[in-house]
Amino acid sequence: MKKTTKLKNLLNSQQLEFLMEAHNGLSAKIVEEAGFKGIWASGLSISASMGLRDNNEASWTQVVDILEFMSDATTIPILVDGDTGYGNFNNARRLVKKLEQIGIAGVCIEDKLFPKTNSFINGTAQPLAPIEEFCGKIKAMKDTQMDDDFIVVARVEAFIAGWGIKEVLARAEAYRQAGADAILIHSKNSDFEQIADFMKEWNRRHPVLIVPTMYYSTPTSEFVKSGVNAVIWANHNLRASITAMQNVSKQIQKDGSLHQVENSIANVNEIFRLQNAKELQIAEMKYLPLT
Ligand code: SPV
Ligand code: MG
Repeated sequence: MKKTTKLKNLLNSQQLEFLMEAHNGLSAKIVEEAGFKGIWASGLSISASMGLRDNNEASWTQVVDILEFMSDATTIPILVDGDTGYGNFNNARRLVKKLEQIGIAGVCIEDKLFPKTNSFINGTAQPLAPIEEFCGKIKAMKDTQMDDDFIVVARVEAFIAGWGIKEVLARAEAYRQAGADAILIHSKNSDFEQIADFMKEWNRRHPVLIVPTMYYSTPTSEFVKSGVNAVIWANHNLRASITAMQNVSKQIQKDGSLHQVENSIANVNEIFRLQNAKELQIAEMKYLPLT
């Protein structure tokens, strides 16, 4: 089955589904091996792993280069965090064209202005895109895709920017009517209340994704009850790797020796396994002249 169809099915399935964050080829492969059915290519995580801020400091083609490695390394679908689409409708539709070429299953765009800032940094100071302009962007993206199953998710940032449920509902409905395949409702609150209120009004009229980074203690059963379709665990591989790398770097620096860390980290053979080094050895026997 095509990756696009897999993602489409996932967003329209009868049970709650999960996308796990990855930010490069290796982390994408690890997410697939862990059993996830889909990957969230997080803008925050990709920018951070480049040593940059989540403010469109990396060019969109630099991000596409990373996404291509992620796509090549995996068989499960990738939903890309496309930020604002890197400009107006024209930039966003060109993004869709390139994402389809590299085997990406879908892209999420948010209704902020380019260059964006991460939703958890001074969110209320961030202006939202005019509804009509954002709807035009969604339409242009849907008109551009060659594969009917390619997914465009519209992300509503109105709660983040300090607006109430009326604005959130108006935007979500407008984006649905503009052709978005699903709506992502984001919140920076530490509880699920805001989104639960939205879900009640929304009444399952179109698939909804959420990102519970800040309301992490809400039981997953609450999401199911509310009618959410998919949950994005948005940055947890990046955060795990930060802690692991800080610990091992500090320890080795402090000890001036590898002895303490050797048994607590992946061994070199695990790297080779993840790289599928064995396949190359077999191919060499087949294709290189015998010496
Ligand atoms: C990301 O993972 O980059 C996201 C989710 O967009 S958030 O960081 O919560 O805005
Ligand atoms: Mg992002």
